[in-house]
Amino acid sequence: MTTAAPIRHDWTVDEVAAIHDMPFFALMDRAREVHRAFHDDGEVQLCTLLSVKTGGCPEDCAYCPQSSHYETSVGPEKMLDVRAVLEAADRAKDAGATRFCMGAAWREAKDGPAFDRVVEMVRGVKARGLEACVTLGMLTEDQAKRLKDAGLDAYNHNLDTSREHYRSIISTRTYDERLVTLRNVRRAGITVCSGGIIGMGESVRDRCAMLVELARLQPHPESVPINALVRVPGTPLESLPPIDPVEFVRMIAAARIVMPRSMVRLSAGRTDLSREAQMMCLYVGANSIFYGDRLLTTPNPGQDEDASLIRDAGLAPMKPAGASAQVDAAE
Ligand code: SAM
Ligand code: DTB
Ligand code: SF4
Repeated sequence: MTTAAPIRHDWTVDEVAAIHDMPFFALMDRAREVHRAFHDDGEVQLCTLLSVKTGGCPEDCAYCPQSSHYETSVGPEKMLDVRAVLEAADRAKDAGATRFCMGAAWREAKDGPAFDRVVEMVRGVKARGLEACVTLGMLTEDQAKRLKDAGLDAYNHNLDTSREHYRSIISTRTYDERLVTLRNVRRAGITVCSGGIIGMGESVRDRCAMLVELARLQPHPESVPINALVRVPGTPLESLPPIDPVEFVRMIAAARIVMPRSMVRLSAGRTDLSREAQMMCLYVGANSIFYGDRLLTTPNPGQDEDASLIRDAGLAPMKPAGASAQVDAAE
């Protein structure tokens, strides 16, 4: 009998750790069962990322090449203009992406011409029939409402790690400030995209504690990106060892079980994963990948490579919402 897992907001770290540490095949079985009960297991959503304002960020996030606190190959750049962004959105759509995510290296969004420009970008992306997501740092409720009025679907703002480990990764803002922005986003009626990074020297309990925090949000974040640290030279975390791919699969599986309805996104770090490991992530519950040869500032697998990954896994790229059966038949 398949029992549809109830949606829970009161997971404990012990419970999630027990799931995470289950015998590997039992974990895969359980995650797959939840995945199939809540999602179409034959498709994968393709999302394309674009950095619309790169580098020069005043925050000191230890993983980030865009922080002005560290000497990396990424320097401050001017903000892109709306036309360049919409051309990139057109290319992403032509390549098969259904979600377009724009990032700015800001501590917080500030009212003024730069924010107005982001609002225009969102309007343009929506006019192209794509899902629109932005990640701009901290956001007020008024700013969230303006983005919502422009048609924004989702706001990405990651908790990144556990409350305890957060302190050793970022000193320029608090975990609670992160949660306030997520509340502002939710109040404006925008869906929440929030997840984190593994491989930053945290323990398995820290990873599980992050999942507990995410699952405490009511409703659960609609979207949960799971990133593996991209170890960028010049950042304080550059010399950490790479994660074991099996750990990545375990984390995706645990996220799938704890937040059954959420879109779990296999995000940064795929260039270090074999095809087999990526297929396992898709098997245990990942619903999407970033598509295109760049994340924000670091490399991502090429489109050809990903097209064959998807094909060889027997999956199909998710169709745009509202694509009619007639359109399908005409293809
Ligand atoms: N400045 C905004 C913020 O921090 O919310 C938006 C952009 S920031 C680059 C978006 C997310 O990218 C971060 O929260 C982090 O989870 C992820 N990220 C940044 N650098 C990364 C890295 N080197 N490896 C993996 N994920 C990374
Ligand atoms: C997320 O969780 N991962 C994406 C997206 N949200 C914005 C960003 C990954 C960035 C990796 C480092 C870089 O390319 O700069
Ligand atoms: Fe700035 Fe975001 Fe990078 Fe932190 S993660 S340094 S807030 S761009």
